[in-house]
Amino acid sequence: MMRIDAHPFAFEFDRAHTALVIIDMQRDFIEPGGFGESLGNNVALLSAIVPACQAVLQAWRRASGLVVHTREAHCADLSDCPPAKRNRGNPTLRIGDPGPMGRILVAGEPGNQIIPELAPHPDEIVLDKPGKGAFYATGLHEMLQARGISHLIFMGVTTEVCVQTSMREANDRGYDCLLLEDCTESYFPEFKTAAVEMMHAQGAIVGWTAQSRQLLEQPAFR
Ligand code: TIU
Repeated sequence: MMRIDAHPFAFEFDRAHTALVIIDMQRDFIEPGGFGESLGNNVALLSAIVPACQAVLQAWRRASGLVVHTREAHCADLSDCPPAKRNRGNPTLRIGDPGPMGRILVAGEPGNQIIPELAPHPDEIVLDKPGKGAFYATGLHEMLQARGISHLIFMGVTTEVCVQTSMREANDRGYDCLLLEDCTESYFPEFKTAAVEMMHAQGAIVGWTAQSRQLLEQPAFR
């Protein structure tokens, strides 16, 4: 068993029953010209977490842990994109529209790929999800159950949207979840702070949070 001195108390897990879940580290959110920017966001903030995410991913791979990468992605015919999602607000480009990195938030387009720094290995799970949560319409729960996974360690973007939604979905399905604070980011720093606090409040009502160095300090990851 490993033990991290997390918030609000220790997070205990063993590598064999734990998956690293990397939420939506895609060009669509992190680079200019994608979905994130089309919503009016300054995407520059998000790339700051890439080195910390890389360090954790490399350590987790060395320890032969299960890795799950998610992508927010829709089919080319948008049959899995509810009109309410596509039509909401006043984006400069809507989901499915052609942008500088291909069609916005559409599977297979250049902008929809995971950034090269965190590119998946062939033996890792890559999951396209039509919603904000990783468990909605994906079969993720069944994949994790089949592999005996009970604990999840989360990284990715954005903290209060896809990361928080996925962690809440996981919590309701019985997983113990740890969020690595320096490996997640939001377009709104104050939303990141609030999301981190609300997840570990009330005795870890959604889960635990910690710094990535606390994971990397474990003897198994050195
Ligand atoms: N807009 C925003 O902050 N996020 C999303 O739309 N998706 C994810 O968080 N991946």
